[in-house]
Amino acid sequence: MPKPIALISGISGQDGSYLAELLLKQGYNVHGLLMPGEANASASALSNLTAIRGKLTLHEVNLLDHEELTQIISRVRPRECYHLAAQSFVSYDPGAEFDTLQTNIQSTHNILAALRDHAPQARFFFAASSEIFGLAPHSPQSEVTPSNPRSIYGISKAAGYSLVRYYRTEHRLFACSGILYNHESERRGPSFVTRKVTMAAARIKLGLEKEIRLGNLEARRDWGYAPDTVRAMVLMLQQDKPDDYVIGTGILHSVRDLLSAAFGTLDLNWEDHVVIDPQLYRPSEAVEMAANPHKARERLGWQPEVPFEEVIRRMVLEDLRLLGG
Ligand code: GDR
Repeated sequence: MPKPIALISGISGQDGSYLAELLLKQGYNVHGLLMPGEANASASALSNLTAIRGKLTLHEVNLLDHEELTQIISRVRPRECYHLAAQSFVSYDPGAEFDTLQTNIQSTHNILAALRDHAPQARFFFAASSEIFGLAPHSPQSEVTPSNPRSIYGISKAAGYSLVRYYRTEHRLFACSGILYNHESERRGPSFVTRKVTMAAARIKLGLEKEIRLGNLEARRDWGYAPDTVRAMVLMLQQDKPDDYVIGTGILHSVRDLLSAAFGTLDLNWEDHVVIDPQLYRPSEAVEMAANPHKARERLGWQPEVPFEEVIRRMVLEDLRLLGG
């Protein structure tokens, strides 16, 4: 029997690389989409794939180019397609908004249309986000919570989520969205607050820095572990019917808790090192973003395995290691 083929957009990112590892373990032939020029860019661009690169088939493509994307999809004919590529940092920079909105919506639309036309049997996963809830009327949020985004990024993800439903109902694609809450790991990018804090704790421990500048310490998030999150994506595509699922732990922690977990791992007192920078506050922010993962637990049998404190501890230890400490 030939191996089933999975295609992953955003394969070089945190989630894409963990997902590729999981699918390889499950016996898939894994193809990945990279941005033009990414394959030959600096080694660090593909560092998440170092251990598995020889087992992957990588394609460079501009996801905004419908023609080019269609050619790849009709050649690869994936059985499963995971669309993770997106501008994922929640930016409030007015200069970035046109790009974020256009890139995120158009790439999702292009992939869905190409699958409908050239691989209609394929199963499709879309990484939606808790940012689609924005100013939610209640917490925790579930699949029935209305979407009410408060950032351009959230609007782009809400549009993607609607496109997935549209292709599922009107074009009969097996298309699912995971409404993903924050999920972190040793591969998290440095602009996200968890990695910013764990890197700073490691640098401070080694005497390379003295302080870290942060915004709102009271902001609370539902922080999970990325390898747990990608497990849910695969389970969604293995069900009998396509559907949408909220994926998160249901447990909130504040940036203060994050500081305490990270600095505590290294026996440091975070209060001696944190400087509040009002510039880093976000203009409008939903404070209570917690998942109600009941449906994923019941239908997918999914539950998170690595608790918050352990996620942060692993990140801090990895950052120490990277610094040679
Ligand atoms: P988020 O993640 O916007 O929730 O998006 P991020 O780590 O950037 O922010 C988490 C919270 O920390 C507060 N905060 C700071 N954040 C950053 N980045 N830098 C700071 O200095 C700082 N100080 C306080 C923020 O105000 C915020 O409340 C992530 C991404 O993965 C998205 O792609 C995904 O869709 C959502 O999670 C769910």
